[in-house]
Amino acid sequence: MSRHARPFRRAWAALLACLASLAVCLCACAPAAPEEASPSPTPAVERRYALVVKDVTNPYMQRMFSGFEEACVSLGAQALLAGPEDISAEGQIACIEELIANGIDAIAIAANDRDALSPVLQSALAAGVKVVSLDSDVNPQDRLVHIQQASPEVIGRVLMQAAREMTGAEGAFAILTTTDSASNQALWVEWMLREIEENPDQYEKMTLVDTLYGLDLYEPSYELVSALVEEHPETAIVIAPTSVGILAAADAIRDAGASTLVTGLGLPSTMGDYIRDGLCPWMYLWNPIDVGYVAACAANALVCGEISGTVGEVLSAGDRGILKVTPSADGGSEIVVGNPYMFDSSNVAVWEEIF
Ligand code: RAM
Repeated sequence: MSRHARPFRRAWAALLACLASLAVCLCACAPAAPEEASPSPTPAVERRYALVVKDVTNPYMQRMFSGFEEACVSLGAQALLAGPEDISAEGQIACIEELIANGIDAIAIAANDRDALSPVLQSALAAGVKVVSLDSDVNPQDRLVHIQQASPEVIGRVLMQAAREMTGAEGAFAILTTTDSASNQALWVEWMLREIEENPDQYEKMTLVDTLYGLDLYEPSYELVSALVEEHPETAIVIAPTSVGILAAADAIRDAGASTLVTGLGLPSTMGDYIRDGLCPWMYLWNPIDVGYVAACAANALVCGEISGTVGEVLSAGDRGILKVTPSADGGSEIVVGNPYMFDSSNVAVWEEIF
């Protein structure tokens, strides 16, 4: 996880940011050598890269865009934010059609539904647009590479192990996810359940009461968890691998006065108080700004022909490092940005100012 933005290191951060810009510029497209000096040079055509998010109102997606934009500025490219105001595939399809029509150079997409998006992404690729996915992947044939925040297996197992530890390995638990068509969520939930299946002795006293689909929206998530703690007050913990859902779950539990705990994937900036008061003893995430930053670097490297997204290549991602293109579980290729990071009362204050 990038630590360059820690508030107590602002002076150094400013210096490092300048150095980072220089470093990133090294991976910008090399300009063609001028054939001869011209009195009225044709202005260079600006490269334009779009981040298509799941939902533009989601604060996690907004953090990803800030990293995407930061890299685009360093690379001399224009960053565009696109996406629906709900988590529909239809909204994303309409955005992508418009981007293709307007001649976008690259699209980085966090998919709401990989299968529904397939035809429009095929059109994008056929039109010469460089397509990468991030956060929630698209099908391997519909992208050149996926930017993977952290290993899905590690995320799923770590969340289940945290819930076991917080509850003393005993009691009812619920999962609050978003939709079953969001590939990242589906995979994380699958790994949580595999963690239980593969370690039956460790989870024999834990029972799954329900899996709730809160659509990655605050209100539906809040309503579902309110109803859950009313119907099943014995629920010891809710595991929410969604930054919108974990906050809604914590608010619902606090408002109901229930003793249920919460863990999952959350933004320190919205969960700090719940971590300090113990309702959420700890949670996990990676740096979403870094994920957006790396996606923009990958888009640029594809546009400039520096990589093609093939396993074995390396991506130069400025101060985020040199990252390898590796095989992904779905048969395509991916670039893994890092590991999930644990936030508890000892460190959340530092991170809540950053994301
Ligand atoms: C949600 C989204 C996103 C996920 C984060 C942790 O806002 O579902 O896809 O990566 O939370």
